[in-house]
Amino acid sequence: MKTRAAVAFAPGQPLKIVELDLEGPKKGEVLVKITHTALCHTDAFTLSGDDPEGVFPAVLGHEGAGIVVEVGEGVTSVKPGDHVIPLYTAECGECLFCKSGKTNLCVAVRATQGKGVMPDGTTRFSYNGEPVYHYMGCSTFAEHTVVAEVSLAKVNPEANPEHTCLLGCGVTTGIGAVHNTAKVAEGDSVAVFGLGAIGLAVIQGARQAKAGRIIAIDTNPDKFALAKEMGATDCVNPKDFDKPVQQVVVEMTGWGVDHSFECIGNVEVMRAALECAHRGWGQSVIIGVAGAGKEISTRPFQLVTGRKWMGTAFGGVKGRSQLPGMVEDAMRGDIRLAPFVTHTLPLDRINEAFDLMHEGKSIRAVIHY
Ligand code: NAD
Ligand code: AHE
Ligand code: ZN
Repeated sequence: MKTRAAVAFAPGQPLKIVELDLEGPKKGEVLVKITHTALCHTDAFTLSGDDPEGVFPAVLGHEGAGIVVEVGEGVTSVKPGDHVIPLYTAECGECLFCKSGKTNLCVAVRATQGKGVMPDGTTRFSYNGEPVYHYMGCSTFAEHTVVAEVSLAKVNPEANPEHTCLLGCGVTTGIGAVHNTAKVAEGDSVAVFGLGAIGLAVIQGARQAKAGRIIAIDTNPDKFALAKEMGATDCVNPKDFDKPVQQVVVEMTGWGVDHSFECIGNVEVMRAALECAHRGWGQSVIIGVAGAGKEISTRPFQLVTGRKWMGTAFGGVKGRSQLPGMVEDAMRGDIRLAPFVTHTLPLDRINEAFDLMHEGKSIRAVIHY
């Protein structure tokens, strides 16, 4: 079939809206009509050329919602008409990682996913007879996409996909990082670096966990109003101080915070986040994705004196078993999604959505088909 898609033909170039050829689903695969997709900073990161796994041309996008159109041989967990959220962290339930009960990092399709191909090593998308690569196992910047069955969460069809698409990455990652990775407890203090969708979702999760002080940090003060509305108790702009931001946070709290979260992808800020964690027990969670070649550093003394450095992918959430419940939470209002959607645009204006992100004007721009 033909499908309309926003294609990343080369790094650093705007996406082009073209008609692609799309092959039907093979064994264990599912054809999905995407109804909505948001842009995550990771899409911009890969488009920039900084992603070691970035391959071009590709259909980017990994924060979507859609409806199953057709299933391939052997697919039993979804059927045409089901409402689904594509997962960049699959859940097969059978691999070493799924069976461990210790992680959400399923490896069933991860190796081929990282190369931009389906599990059989080929692409379903093509343009003028040449392959166009998949992205993060999702490729939601296409009106129709093919994904592995293990990469689909089946969700309540009554849910609003303009909002629930955000559970495909950003909001789930932030909330999951609080509950699954950091395990924030009532009264704990929290510092959040970066107030995009991920950081704001961390704040929302911290509020759910009944955290005490929630310190929201961003170099763009336009982000503070929504951070406060989500539950931040203090807002800090590092540019307002002539000392390192970690020192500012330590001075605000006495000994540092119980939990800090880096939601930017900046290795210097990752260091600051670690170093503002409480002596003896503070922990810092890396969520941001740093560019190729970047490395983190700190004085080992920071860890010797009891701080823990951690990281999280998709907030530790197991997509097929846990995302349906998070959609229900959103429908009940226990997860608030509407405030994240600052813009809605049709697919042919997707490059404007990237501009809004880079200008710091959007939290999430949702593309509709
Ligand atoms: P975003 O661009 O919407 O938000 C980033 C925020 O950081 C902005 O508000 C920006 O003003 C702020 N910022 C930039 N530099 C700063 C600095 N030096 N100090 C303080 N604030 C600064 O991005 P997003 O979509 O919220 O994603 C955030 C990061 O999380 C990205 O790196 C993304 O790739 C990553 N991410 C990781 C996962 C995961 O599973 N680990 C999932 C989703 C996104
Ligand atoms: N491809 C990059 C790493 C990118 C990365 O860290 N991705 C996060 C999700 S970002 C979602 O917006 C992640 O979950 N990583 C774990 C995984 O299995 O992909 C690189 O450095 O090669
Ligand atoms: Zn993302």
